[in-house]
Amino acid sequence: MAKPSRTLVLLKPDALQRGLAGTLIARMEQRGLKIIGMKLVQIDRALAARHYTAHVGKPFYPGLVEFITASPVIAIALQGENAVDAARQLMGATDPLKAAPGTVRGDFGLAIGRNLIHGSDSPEAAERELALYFKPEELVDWPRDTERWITES
Ligand code: DAT
Ligand code: MG
Repeated sequence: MAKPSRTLVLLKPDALQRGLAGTLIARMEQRGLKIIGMKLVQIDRALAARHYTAHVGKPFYPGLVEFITASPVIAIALQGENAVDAARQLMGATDPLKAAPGTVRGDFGLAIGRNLIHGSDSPEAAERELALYFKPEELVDWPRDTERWITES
């Protein structure tokens, strides 16, 4: 049985502008991932630089910052067995044209710079990124009554 882990998902500005936030949140709920935090955030350039620190200096970085700061995102903290991997799988490959059908990017995206959703790529990244968006007390480890019907723990 895998240890419960946490991950950060962002519904990016294109998801909100296109009215897809509810649809994308529903996919996470349907998968069985538990929401332990959620908020609307207007990312500024400083937060964008901290979030995307690994990409500073890459050719696409200026456009990425313009995009992620253009209008609000919804930051979501998820918890569950293999939450990092499950969220990444649900998102699909970075380039929507390479993302499998059935994934968020494969079903709703066309362009790599408009790929709708972010998910942490490792448990270590998840803890670093969660701290950018949430105070510890904003993450609620609530008991879910359906847990035994979703996981074997
Ligand atoms: P992911 O979001 O799948 O973790 P990443 O961390 O490699 O992908 O890149 C972060 C974001 O930067 C990605 O969601 C979209 C943008 N991006 C990555 N590679 C790009 C590229 N070659 N051209 C344009 N945008 C790119
Ligand atoms: Mg990434």
